[in-house]
Amino acid sequence: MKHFSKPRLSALLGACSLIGFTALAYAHGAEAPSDKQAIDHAHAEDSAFGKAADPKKTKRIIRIEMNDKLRFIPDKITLKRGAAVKFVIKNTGKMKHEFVLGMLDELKEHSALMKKFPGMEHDEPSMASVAPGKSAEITWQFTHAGEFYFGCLVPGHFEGGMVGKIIVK
Ligand SMILES: [Cu+2]
Repeated sequence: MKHFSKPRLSALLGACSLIGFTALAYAHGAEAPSDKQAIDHAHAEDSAFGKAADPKKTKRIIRIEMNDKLRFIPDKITLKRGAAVKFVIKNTGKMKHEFVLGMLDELKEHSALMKKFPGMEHDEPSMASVAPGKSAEITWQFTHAGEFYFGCLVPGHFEGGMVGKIIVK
């Protein structure tokens, strides 16, 4: 039995602040590296809540709306263990929203961190930051049974109830 939560959390926060610093470092004229690095799906790292899946091999689509009432629609999804899904996430609001997959305690910690560093950007296969009127896709395989969550980490939104649940049986 592996224990993911602690190392995963620090890895997550590490990735976050690192991205923050990278953004800062590139703020003065230098060209930033390409936005999304290619993900090696065959070797995607398994986490407590699953792993990135190949968008080309994933047929099942789940559409999720994010709105300015700080809600995800739908906010409850039930899947079978092993299911790979492509989330097509549309921001129908006028403000930026985020879709961040993870464990509830991680999302809570992360959300608290976002209040301290509101400018932080996220660029991980399990996260998408979506501008008003835009859409993003996340392709994910749920390799473990359990209760997982997706939340918006724009400061105040998670606390405002912008969180959804995924039950994997
Ligand atoms: Cu939001």
